[in-house]
Amino acid sequence: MALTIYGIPQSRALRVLWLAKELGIDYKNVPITNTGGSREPDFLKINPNGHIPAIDDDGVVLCESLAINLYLAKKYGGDLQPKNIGDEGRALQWSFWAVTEAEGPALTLLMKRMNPGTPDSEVAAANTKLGAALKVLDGALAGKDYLLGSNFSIADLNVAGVLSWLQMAKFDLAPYPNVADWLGRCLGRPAFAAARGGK
Ligand SMILES: N[C@@H](CCC(=O)N[C@@H](CS)C(=O)NCC(=O)O)C(=O)O
Repeated sequence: MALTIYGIPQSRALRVLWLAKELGIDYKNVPITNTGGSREPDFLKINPNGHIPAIDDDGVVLCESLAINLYLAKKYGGDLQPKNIGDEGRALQWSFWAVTEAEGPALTLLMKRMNPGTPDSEVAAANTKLGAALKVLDGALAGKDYLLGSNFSIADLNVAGVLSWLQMAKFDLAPYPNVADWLGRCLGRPAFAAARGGK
């Protein structure tokens, strides 16, 4: 089999598994976990950083979930791949935006849900940073169904993959109605459920 995806769906590997389901490509999933295998010598040969996800696509070995997705979309992407160089730039922009503006605070809020001992000051700072980011995303989505226009693309999958943590954190998206609608559309896709269910 050409493509191996390392990492369980209950991790950032979900983003890559979701894309593989969207693309309908054949892959093997090696269920490495944070505590089960990510620091073992065999896996460190794949990703010396000791993090999941990673992939081996016929000898192309990559880490970093959103970079993996941009690569897979470009190689196998079909309808998910941006249609022109401008949209390719926008897909890169939104992917980097998701990691730099949204992922950190979203993770803090998810952890707070699982571990109520998170200090109030950290939660407040996360809410402020995330609120500012979501306001920007809400503006960008005004009048369109998806980030690059009318079709679901790799830009949506990468950003929604990160923001899926907000759903798990039961974050109130009511002040950001365009984001709420768009995230519902993205996470309502059958491929997301299939990837999450490990099917
Ligand atoms: N920026 C990386 C982060 C990867 C990451 O931190 N993954 C976590 C699981 S979601 C992990 O491997 N943790 C185990 C560890 O750091 O030892 C990506 O997006 O792929």
